[in-house]
Amino acid sequence: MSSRAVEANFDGLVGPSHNYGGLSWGNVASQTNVKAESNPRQAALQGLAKMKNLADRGFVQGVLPPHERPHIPTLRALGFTGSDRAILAAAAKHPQLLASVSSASAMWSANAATVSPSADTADGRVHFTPANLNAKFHRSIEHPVTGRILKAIFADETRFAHHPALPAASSFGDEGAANHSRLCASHGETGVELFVYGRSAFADGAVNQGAREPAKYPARQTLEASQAIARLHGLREQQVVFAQQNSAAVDAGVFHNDVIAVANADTLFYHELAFVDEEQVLGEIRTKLKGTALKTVRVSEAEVPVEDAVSSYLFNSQLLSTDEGMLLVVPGECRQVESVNHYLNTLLQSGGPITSLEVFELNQSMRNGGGPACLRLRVVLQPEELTATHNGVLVNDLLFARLTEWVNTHYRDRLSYEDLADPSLLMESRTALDELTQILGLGAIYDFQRGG
Ligand code: SUG
Repeated sequence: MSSRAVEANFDGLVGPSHNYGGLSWGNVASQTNVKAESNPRQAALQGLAKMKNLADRGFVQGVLPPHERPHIPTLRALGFTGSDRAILAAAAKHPQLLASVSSASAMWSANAATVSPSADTADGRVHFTPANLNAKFHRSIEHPVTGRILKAIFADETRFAHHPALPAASSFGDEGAANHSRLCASHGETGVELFVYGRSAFADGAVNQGAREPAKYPARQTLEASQAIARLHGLREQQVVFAQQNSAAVDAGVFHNDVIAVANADTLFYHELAFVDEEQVLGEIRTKLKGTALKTVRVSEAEVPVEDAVSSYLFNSQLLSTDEGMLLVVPGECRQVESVNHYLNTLLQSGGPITSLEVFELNQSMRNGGGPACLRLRVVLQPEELTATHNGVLVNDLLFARLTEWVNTHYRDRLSYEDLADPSLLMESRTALDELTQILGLGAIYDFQRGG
């Protein structure tokens, strides 16, 4: 085991009900592919292939289980009664509602929580706050189970602190790590946490007074939510930067900051339209990083128009430290968009911090607006924290083989909107998830296992 801190990546495993519900206004891919037929089996296998590849390269790779969907307890809470079968039949008369409680959206684990490593926090523990995701109904039902899963994996209270999700009000809209990055000399050292928000809910809280809010699409994350998380996690003012997203980018389909920027260690890879005030943000990061020099890889609008960044998900890449330099993990769509393909061909020759590239086929997730970075939650762990982490979810050859077999056994290879009301889909999912909790050794995390 490494004597140094590691950045572990926990990918969300795609669930058996993966479908294209068109549920995310502001997320261009979700809108474009509404009601297209999906392939849950292929989606899950594509995600597993990425996990396996990165585990094989020596990265610490974990897996987070899918959630129970369709979620009958949510339908009961909304007044549907009777047997599960009767509830599904009644809910089918409300197409968007049924699609919402059936979404496999928990796969995008960058939105699962915000995580602060122990080197940054006042009490020296790793802090987790599940995101309330209350900008979208289908995602707002994720956090109770996400919290349970994180507590099961990071159980040692002397090393890990778990907070409940923020209040479920739009003033505290929180999208988790998709709007949170960290800059540091190396992962285990104290870093600067960058919180990016789309709007300020309370007028008195505005950092960039007068900056306009998006006109077309919603800004999901508020400054007030980011501030609350920084307080909960015990981060000092000198280590935190709050930056407002450029509203023009949000209106072009950049619904999370990780669609236009990604950071790793001392490097920030970003598009010039990422922030309202680029110079101010970089200046503050530089000041707060103190002795560590910030490296920037800035992409201009002339090189890659923001629309191409959105359609290719160039910035929704994983930027990973290797012994030779940094590895950029991008989705296959980057090769199909001319400006991005050209940019990537020159990037590796530029002499900058990014020295290698890996392209993954993730088109099932991409059609819902989820690229490589959406699919993973980063957790920086000191060696003793890694030892305290539940190792049943860490990907190795054996777990990969078992999960692949499990997916091939239980998942359908085509799913359309009409199938969501099929009671057998619910039963298949429960059978699969019950088996999965045994494979991962997680105990009863699902409502159906707890009599819910
Ligand atoms: O919240 N899509 C997700 C994609 C999340 C991407 N995550 C990050 N950028 N980190 C969302 O918009 C679409 C579901 C549907 O339409 O069926 C969806 O929820």
